Amino acid sequence: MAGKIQSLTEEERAHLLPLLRSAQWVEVVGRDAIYKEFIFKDFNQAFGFMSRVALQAEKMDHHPEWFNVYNKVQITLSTHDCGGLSQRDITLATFIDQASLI
Ligand code: H2B
Repeated sequence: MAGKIQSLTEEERAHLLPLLRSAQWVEVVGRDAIYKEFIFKDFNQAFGFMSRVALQAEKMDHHPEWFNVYNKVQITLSTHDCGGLSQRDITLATFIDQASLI
């Protein structure tokens, strides 16, 4: 059986959250989650990005909460299995930032 997913420790948060903030991820108020908004040229660019993220999310078995209107994609990351932020959110956030640059 796979081990339970652990929430980030205080030490990990102290290290990782400043890095995320510098990449325009923000902490969600009232919830242990991070959020970022992406703006693309048009819907085609936004949906291409979402397709890349979707394939990675399936590979990781870790899925974003997201909302898209035309060229805008708003993403919230949190780990339901631990009720908050885990290393999986950090890994997916890093992938998402890379995928937004293509
Ligand atoms: N995505 C996210 N963001 N958090 C989870 O805890 C999670 C997930 N769990 N995707 C996975 C799927 C789990 O529900 C399945 C059964 O593996």
